[in-house]
Amino acid sequence: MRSHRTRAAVCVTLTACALALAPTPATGTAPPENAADRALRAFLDHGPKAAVMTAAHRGQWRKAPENSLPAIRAAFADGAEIVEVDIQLSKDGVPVLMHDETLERTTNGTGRVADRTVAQLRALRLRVGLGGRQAALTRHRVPTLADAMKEARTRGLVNLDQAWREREAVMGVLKQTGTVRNGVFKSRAAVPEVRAFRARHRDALYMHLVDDDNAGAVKEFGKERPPAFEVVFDDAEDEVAGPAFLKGVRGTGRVWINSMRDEFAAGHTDEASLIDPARGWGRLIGTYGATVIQTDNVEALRTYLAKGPVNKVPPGAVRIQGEAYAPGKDGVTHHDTDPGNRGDGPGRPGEGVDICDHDGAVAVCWMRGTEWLTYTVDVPRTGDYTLKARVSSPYSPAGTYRLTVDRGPASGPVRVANTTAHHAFVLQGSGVTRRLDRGRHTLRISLDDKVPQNWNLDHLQLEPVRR
Ligand SMILES: [Ca+2]
Ligand SMILES: [Ca+2]
Ligand SMILES: [Ca+2]
Repeated sequence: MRSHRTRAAVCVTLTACALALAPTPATGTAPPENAADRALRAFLDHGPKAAVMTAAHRGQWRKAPENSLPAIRAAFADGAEIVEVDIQLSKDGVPVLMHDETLERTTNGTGRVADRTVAQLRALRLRVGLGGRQAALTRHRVPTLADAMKEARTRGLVNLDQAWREREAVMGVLKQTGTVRNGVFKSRAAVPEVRAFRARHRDALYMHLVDDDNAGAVKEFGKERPPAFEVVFDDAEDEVAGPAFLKGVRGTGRVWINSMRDEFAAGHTDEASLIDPARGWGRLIGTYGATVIQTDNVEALRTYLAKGPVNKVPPGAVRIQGEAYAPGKDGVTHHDTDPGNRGDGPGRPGEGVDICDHDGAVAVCWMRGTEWLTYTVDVPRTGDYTLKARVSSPYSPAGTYRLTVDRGPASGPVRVANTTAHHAFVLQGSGVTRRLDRGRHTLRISLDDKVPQNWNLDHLQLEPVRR
């Protein structure tokens, strides 16, 4: 008998594809569904019980370079059903995975992607994580779209971002690799243009992006609505964020909402979710009817969808927000090198400490040599504790700090590691351990002078050391 893939490949409409994926009652011997089969079936299901799907932004870049094959594998392994990738065309017309039009941020190459052949692009090495000129190079290479689609074929769906202009070349790759059913096109193009593409390629999966400027597109599609709409709103008052609009979309398809940045969903971000899911993912699902969430935090979102609370303080540990330094004057509880708050976050009136808000992560920023901060900490039980700090920096070196507890000696310098972006926070160990009695203590974080310092501090964490 024919395989699922064969049957799915010959279906001519999305409904037919969904039906083709169902086991054949006549034989009862249909091969078991793979993860990609399940993801496609789920994507086309907009019923009231449809479970929320996870889309990994640029792949699992916390474990591998963005838009790389290992990032795609890791995203699916961590539970994402959809991986979002970005597409550029090489000089010789081959679609490759790359977000930027230029090579500097994510590879060791220079210049424009469009000026390099695919052979030249393949010879480049990708930088770790979200890249940046000071991020380490990895052994991983720039993948072609064909490479990426083969990785996804049995694992899940691929959201093809920045692919609309080159949609025919991209469609050609999907056909060649037998992955038409894995690729999800998207655009916010005029509806007639979309209609023409979908008429040419009846089996193409398509999602339409709507914001306040093209909200009318949903109605304009008439009976040929795509199976999903990506809804973008920077303000809760936007028309597309209204209950009537969203209910209409939800009634015929999936509601895809992005939680990476403030401006995609009115501040209901990943970082807000990590503080309290009710401020982020919970709100997107409960109030806005999201049934696909695109995230930079695949594992945390999966945990939230499966079990609820995320990013809990570990048992016996104490978390102290960087911005919650001890109240008092400059030179007494803290020191900052320049007057006023240079950040965009909620600094204290008349104080120099710089506070930024990175898409919901409120952090001390503009950290410079000679600056220091103190914190009052209540330790729950006597024992050995190690300090960790949730930090970010796109620089190498990013900086160093020393920890002092009460009147004890300062630790040696603790190096902050490059996290590849200001908004890419990582909990980094310090290697510093102190024995602390139950009760109140003062921590002091001091930044060395004479070394480069340019990093952000979200929070500190004292974790018990088990012996
Ligand atoms: Ca300042
Ligand atoms: Ca500062
Ligand atoms: Ca914080």
